[in-house]
Amino acid sequence: MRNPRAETVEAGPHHYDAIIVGAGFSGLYQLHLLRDRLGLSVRVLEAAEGIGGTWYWNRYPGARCDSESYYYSYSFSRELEEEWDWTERYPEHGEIRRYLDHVADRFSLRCDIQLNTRVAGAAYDGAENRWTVTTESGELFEAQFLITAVGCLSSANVPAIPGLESFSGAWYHTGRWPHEGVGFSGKRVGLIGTGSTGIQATPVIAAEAAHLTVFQRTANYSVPARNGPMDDAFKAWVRENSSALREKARAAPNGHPFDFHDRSAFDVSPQERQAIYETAWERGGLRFRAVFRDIMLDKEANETASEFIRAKIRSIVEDPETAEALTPRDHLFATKRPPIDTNYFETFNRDNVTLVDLKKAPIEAIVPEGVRTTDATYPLDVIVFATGFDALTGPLLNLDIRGRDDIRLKEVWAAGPKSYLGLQVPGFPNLFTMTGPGSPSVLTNMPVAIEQHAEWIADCIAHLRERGLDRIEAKAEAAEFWGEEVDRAASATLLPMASSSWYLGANVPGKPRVFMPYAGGMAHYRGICERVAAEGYQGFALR
Ligand code: N01
Repeated sequence: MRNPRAETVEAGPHHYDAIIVGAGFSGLYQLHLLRDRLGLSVRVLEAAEGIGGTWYWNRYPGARCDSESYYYSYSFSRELEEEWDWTERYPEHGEIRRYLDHVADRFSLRCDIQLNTRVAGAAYDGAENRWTVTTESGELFEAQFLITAVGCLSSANVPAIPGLESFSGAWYHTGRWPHEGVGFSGKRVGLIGTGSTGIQATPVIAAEAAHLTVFQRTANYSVPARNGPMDDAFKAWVRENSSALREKARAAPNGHPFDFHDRSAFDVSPQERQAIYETAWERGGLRFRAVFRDIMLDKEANETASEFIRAKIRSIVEDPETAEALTPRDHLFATKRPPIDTNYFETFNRDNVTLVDLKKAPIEAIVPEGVRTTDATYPLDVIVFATGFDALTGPLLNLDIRGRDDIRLKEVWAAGPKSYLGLQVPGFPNLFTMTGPGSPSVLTNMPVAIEQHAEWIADCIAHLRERGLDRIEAKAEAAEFWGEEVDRAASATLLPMASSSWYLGANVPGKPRVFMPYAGGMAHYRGICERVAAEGYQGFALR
């Protein structure tokens, strides 16, 4: 049954086969599969006024995708691929929203998406084998299956700095950017945070503001993006090679259609290595780390890449003291999510930009006139928080999910997330967590991870229906085993070494320090999921 009047709050409960929470990349494709392939009645509940998920909210200056446009897109429809033209190497946020709007229209998805509907709670009734979903406006929905498609980076992290409420200017978090934009002209702007977001926003804000002060807690590596228009020859090449590129992305460890070279950083001479890094730097983008197979596996190999980037920073930034402050020394390249940029380090050569090294003088408070560190007060008109997200677990825990016997996900995950394959949590039957903690998600090109999850979930529900089964639940021992696998996979890489990484939950005070995404590679993970399904959903209880 479909709710014919989404804008009207009805008493309910409204009954569906499946409820999907979120209308971004994940929710749209999951809706398409469940409704159009399986014939299920489905309702998508979306808190925002529009579709797009991450790309609905992240409209900050400079926001664009770090994956390249021709593969940061769905692969499930050849026609969709052929009719859509990307304009730039890295799509800007507005272009991705237009793409997702087009997808929603093309596959007639909108009629089953209810916007402006924030989920306040979801509870499983074991006797009825049903999920009841409650919205903030008091609507009730019931469904056999509940699928969270809430994204990994959708719960904004605004740090609890004392005095924020006293600030006399305006402040914004990049992940909740006003649709009408923010004017910086003539303003003194302070930007806190130098992750991928801060690094994208810095040059754009600096170009407009009277003055920009960047507050940096951890210096970061960044490689030039080398963005530019997609020319006709490249578009034609992508079209001609589309199937091969998609196949390559599916087979790759990180869902990107480029090769990880098989050579070690030490298989070549120092001169050759330097030349390889130079070429990769000129080419730009996330594939920089793919030039040697051991950059993410071996400290010494990584150090060659890290040192190359440090030398670049020194060569770009004219003031030696600023260059030194911008040079990362407390973690290795790409052990935190590596940003790519357009003129980030160059921006610190501008007269209207100041870097404040919070390692030397931490922020003490926000005061009416600006930001106060332990050694100065910086007068500001606007503060931009580029301080990231309560990643992976935050968006799920915000839903207040209660499973069998009223157990709360918050309690089950008090010491860190545990799931089987990142897809299901014991005690929560018929709940699927798309790109949840324990899946490759943020370590990959997201659309590849999303399509794999959506298809696996659809196949699983089809399997249940074909056999007259109506319940699937991860077994506790399977989740235990998978937790060990997630740890083991991370420990085989250098990723857990970056102690301030959001992969570990380290950016949110009080959050358990657990390496959350599965680092064993997307293709390997896909193989595991396929095997589990082929063997009758091993590790799950079906009935
Ligand atoms: O967030 P982050 P982000 N005082 O957590 C600092 C994806 N993404 O929004 O490192 C002062 O990486 C914090 O310092 P530290 C991508 O996966 C994708 O930039 O914790 N500073 C850090 O510098 C990315 O990784 C794209 O010491 C504080 C920064 O804020 C993820 O989103 C573009 C602070 C936060 O960095 C998150 O990126 C952008 C405090 N109290 C993002 N608290 C595309 O592909 C935090 N910080 C387009």
